[in-house]
Amino acid sequence: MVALVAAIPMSAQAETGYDAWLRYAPLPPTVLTRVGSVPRSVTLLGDSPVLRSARDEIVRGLGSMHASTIATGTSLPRTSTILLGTLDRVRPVVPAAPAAAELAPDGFWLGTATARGQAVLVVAGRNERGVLYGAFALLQRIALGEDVSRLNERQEPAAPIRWVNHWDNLDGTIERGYAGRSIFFENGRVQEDLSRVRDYGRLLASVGVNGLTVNNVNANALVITDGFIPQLARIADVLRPWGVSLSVSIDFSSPRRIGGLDTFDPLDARVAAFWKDRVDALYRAIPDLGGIVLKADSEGRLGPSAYNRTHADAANVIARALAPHGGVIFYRGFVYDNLMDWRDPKNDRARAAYDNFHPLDGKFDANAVVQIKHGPIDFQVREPASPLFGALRNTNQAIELQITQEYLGQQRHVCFLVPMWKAVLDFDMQATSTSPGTPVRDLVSGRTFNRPVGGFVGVSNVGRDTNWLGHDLAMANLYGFGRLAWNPTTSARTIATDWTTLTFGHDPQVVETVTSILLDSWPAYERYTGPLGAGTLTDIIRVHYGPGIESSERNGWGQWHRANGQGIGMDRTIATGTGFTAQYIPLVGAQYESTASTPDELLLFFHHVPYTHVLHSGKTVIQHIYDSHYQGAQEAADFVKRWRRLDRLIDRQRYASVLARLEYQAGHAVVWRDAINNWFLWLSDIADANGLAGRFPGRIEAESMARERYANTPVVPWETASAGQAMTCEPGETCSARHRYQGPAGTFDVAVQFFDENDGASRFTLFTGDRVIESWVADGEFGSPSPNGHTSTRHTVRGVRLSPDDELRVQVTTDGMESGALDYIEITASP
Ligand code: GCV
Repeated sequence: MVALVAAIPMSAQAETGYDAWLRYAPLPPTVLTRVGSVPRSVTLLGDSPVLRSARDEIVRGLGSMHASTIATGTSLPRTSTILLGTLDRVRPVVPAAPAAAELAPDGFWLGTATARGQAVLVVAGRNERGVLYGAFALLQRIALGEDVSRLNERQEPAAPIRWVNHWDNLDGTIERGYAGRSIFFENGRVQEDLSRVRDYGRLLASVGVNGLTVNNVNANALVITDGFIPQLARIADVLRPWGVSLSVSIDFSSPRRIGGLDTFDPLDARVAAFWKDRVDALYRAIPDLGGIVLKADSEGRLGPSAYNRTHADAANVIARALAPHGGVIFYRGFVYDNLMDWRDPKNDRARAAYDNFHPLDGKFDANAVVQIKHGPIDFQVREPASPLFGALRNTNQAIELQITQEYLGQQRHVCFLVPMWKAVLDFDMQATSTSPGTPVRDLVSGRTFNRPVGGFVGVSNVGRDTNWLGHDLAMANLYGFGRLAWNPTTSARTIATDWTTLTFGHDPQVVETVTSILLDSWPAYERYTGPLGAGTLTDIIRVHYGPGIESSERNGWGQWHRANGQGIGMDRTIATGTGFTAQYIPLVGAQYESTASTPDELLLFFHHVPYTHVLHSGKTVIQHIYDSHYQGAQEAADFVKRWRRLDRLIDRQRYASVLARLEYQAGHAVVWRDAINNWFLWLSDIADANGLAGRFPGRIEAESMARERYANTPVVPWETASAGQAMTCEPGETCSARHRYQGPAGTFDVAVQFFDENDGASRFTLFTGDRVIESWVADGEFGSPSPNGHTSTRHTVRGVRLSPDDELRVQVTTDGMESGALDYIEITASP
């Protein structure tokens, strides 16, 4: 049977970013020539929701890229066709196809062959998911302009676990989400309209992600009640056609909270019965549930320590309930004591994961997985690989990577994370003496120690923003996570180039520019935030966004950098420090034990050194801190220039929205630069040899301007405002600050540095004399109602003509409780 199906047209919203890398834009003729001839019909052997997704995707993708109609059928036609099916079904028709057993689950074969005298392009999977992944792979090749006229290629995933986690709360908020509210929940319920979830499942499937944990690891116990499970089942139903299985995060104290028991002791038989009952109920509603994720004994979450039981006891009581259903429990390795005594120089949060889990190696059931954050602290801009990866030989493990940019610019800054993840995945833990080494990627996939299950988990936190992650360029991280989970040896450049081409098209200038911005972005972010392994130097207590250098000191959270008047860094050596280096295999630990063999980028993670310590680069630590902040901020400014050259080569909407974010980033990079450099100038009392740090020609402090109704306010922490002060305005007032220009006549850029608090949307206006030059509204949401490093924002008015004696005036009309705070203006020659 052959039916003609019209190609589904590209979404009317195609360039809002909603379609992400699955735009299937019509291909230019030169690209079509490279691709070669592709059959215009699809033949599907077999039938199931996943197989139909594969077929429909080819109809949609091919039809759109080739601007043609694609026929579908269920038996071989008399013309060439794309043949889709599992290997078991395909092989009798195409004997050249590999046997199913030759491929790992979810693997696929793409081949060109002859079947019953007709040329066929075969997409055959080891299982149904494999067919779907093969269909996406074929479409991606075509979209990238690769020749598909001769194919014989097997692909299989590096690991069975390729999951995303979501930190969504049932009320619709997302912990560490930066792109709007939850696509899953609202007001304590699963949303009625799950079309966003369906489309998200498609995006995940396109990069081989096969599991999704839907709720926050700081879990609400209600999620596994009889009232809620049917709602979860609706989400599972929507994801199922994309081969994505649902899983849930649970509260370990649930037996007491919702089970009517007076205990949650994992060794109590009643508790075991509770978990069996709940898990059985979940599987009755969701037969293909992936499993359960558990955060226990961490950041206030209750856990087995309440009963003096181990993490293995806790994991196993749930693992045993899951085992008959084939489910898996992910027990989070992110366990540490946030009430630690900071005065004890031997205390060290970095030690916690290993200290907690290494002694339990071999005590976890076969369907339990320890989920380990990539570094020993918490998603900082630079951390060494967690030593726990090398220490679990008889326990399954998975690596947790964070796609949502919690400490890395919260999707207001571009920061392509694939190179950072690869630095960890490629790191050789030397866990065995065998050659060619044991990179983290092989440890987590289970390959090194032959573990039955393991892999990759990405904390995604997409939201209701149309483009999913808020920043169009941030989607490269979601895409990159999937690509690496499938094949962690793929290079960062390949991933960046492929993503750019799929997302923005084939123009070589666009591909080269966007790829290079992506690849340069993590190093730039590291330079203007926290270089040399000192941590991100952000406010670690609350928002995790702008500079807040001292927030990590003198409290139990343990992200200490230990900077004082003489030096900086955490001494984690065996000889004189916390002994953390002993958690690595001796060969690896030895490298970190001495400053001579520690790479510069991790020096302050492992050592406390004087500011005058000379790096391998030949610079002193303090000069490196100053220089790198200037370099990083300059690089952020250059991203804007590079992006501007793409004007008219990219659709208006995405061009403008990325430009706005890059401009904001460039301004905020200056906030970072100045906060950190001023703080270290003050603390070290060592001048910048280049004379840049602490000197700001062209800057006019608001407190030195003539003012109406604006009042002086000290800013906390002081280093996040120029000269430590800002001018604030009372709610409901209009305030202004004036400056009489005395320089030469010319055209200038006037940067207005103000504080965009989250408790109002005040209007700022820049005047020369009585003439309005520009007006804008401070309506950003930077997580704070105060003037500080999160809210400090730069608005640059370009091309302002000024003559001596002209008056520049900044006026604010406040809104809500916002203070309309002004820091300074800065006048620089227009380029
Ligand atoms: C979901 C960090 C984040 C928390 C997060 C926690 C975790 O501490 O700031 O928001 O909680 O990690 O991974 O459990």
